[in-house]
Amino acid sequence: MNYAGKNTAIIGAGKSGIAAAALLIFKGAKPVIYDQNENLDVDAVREKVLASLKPYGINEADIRIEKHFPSDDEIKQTDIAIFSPGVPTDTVFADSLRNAGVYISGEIELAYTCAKGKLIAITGTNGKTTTTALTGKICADHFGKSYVVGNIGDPYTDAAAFTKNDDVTVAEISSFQLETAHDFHPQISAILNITPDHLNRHHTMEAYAACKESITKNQSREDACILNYDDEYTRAFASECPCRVVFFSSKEKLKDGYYLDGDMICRSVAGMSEELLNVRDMKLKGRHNAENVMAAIAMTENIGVPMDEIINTVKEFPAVEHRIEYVKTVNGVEYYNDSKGTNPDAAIKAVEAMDRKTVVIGGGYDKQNTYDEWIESFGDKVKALVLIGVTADAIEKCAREHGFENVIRAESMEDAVAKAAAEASDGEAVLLSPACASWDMFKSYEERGRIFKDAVRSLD
Ligand code: UMA
Repeated sequence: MNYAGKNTAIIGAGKSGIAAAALLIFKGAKPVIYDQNENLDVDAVREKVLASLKPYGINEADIRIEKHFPSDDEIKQTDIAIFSPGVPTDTVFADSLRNAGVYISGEIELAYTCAKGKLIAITGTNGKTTTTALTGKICADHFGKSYVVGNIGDPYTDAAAFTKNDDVTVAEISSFQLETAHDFHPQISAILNITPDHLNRHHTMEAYAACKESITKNQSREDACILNYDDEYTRAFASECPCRVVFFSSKEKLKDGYYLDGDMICRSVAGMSEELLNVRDMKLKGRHNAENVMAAIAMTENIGVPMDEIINTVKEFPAVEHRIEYVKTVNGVEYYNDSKGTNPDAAIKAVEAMDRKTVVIGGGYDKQNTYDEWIESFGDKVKALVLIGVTADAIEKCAREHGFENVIRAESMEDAVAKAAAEASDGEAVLLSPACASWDMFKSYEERGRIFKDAVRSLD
């Protein structure tokens, strides 16, 4: 796609919009940034775009920023709309763009069309960030460098124009980002798992799964897709997948693929098995992390990294911040930050990873998920549930319906930490794993996690 001279509307002035604006200015397009936040700090956004332009060698630019979405008249002036992932595409506004013949694209698609080299793209409900970071590290260790971009936090548009033919880019891709992808074509993709999440945006599980599966839509026989054999959606998708499928499983010994046998990660080719790595030798803990590691091994082996190098990097790779991250022990109680547990399935994995009695801090922004399975996963391990946020009422009701009575309400994260500390005894744990997004009380799950860690560090 040639962006030069094109009137582009950037929809959303967050990280994606700012990075997209800089890339478009570099490409000679005429972007206007639109955002519905009436309190948007326009000067701060302009400064950020100027800072993003510096790596391109551009020190000055006229940047128009509007605190509304394009009006009908502005739509008539627009050739291309670049949606930020947080902006839905099934709205009256998006329809008016379509009806006016505007090409609706997204930040990831824009980046892809300006990028070079090999692309590994990872999606799934949970485990994306750890798997992306690990895959990026394995590639960096072998190839000398890699670009690690996308939903993980560093927009793909910041990196795209700098990639060269022999570079490898590893992208964490959310379902939101896939909604506006057209030509996006990774050589290697992974769908780690598909469990209920973001149903307020995608409405049905079928629509959500189809969106995740669309990561493969431009892949061909020469490409590979890594799929989870244990997940009903990804396993069923294998027969429709347009490229070569590589499975991993933490439950079954596969004849072809990667699997967990006790503590051992193994690889099997046509029924011939080989032991690769003992999970006890890894810093990443838990069955879910063994799955992430198997996916990363599969992806990097398929892009040409020798197995001994892959295993060396895997062994040394530490847990990622906000994912069952150990914070501190206070009065014999271990505190863990799993602020990235933004849906029930992720929160279940965190509960499963705990090896002692645990007080859970949960609740947050309402994505219209159900909490039954999360509460059921508590068993005898979770002794109290401290709730914050918009979903507190719904979660408390669900917990009591399942016979879990020790529910405590808190007003703030600091209050929640204090109340959890009062409940937990020597030898037990406190786990922030909210099962909900953060956006009701915090800017992001990162901010929520840091506030939790600050509160824990100020306990005596
Ligand atoms: N906005 C509107 N109208 C809307 C929605 C948003 O005007 O209807 C504006 C907001 O006022 C704000 C801007 O759009 O100024 C925010 O855009 P955004 O929500 O797309 O956020 P970005 O800052 O661009 O960050 C996005 C991803 N955010 C989301 O998908 C919600 C980041 O993923 C990602 O790291 C970043 O791009 C870089 O690629 C975060 C996330 O929470 C981590 N992702 C979800 C998840 O992991 O569950 C999908």
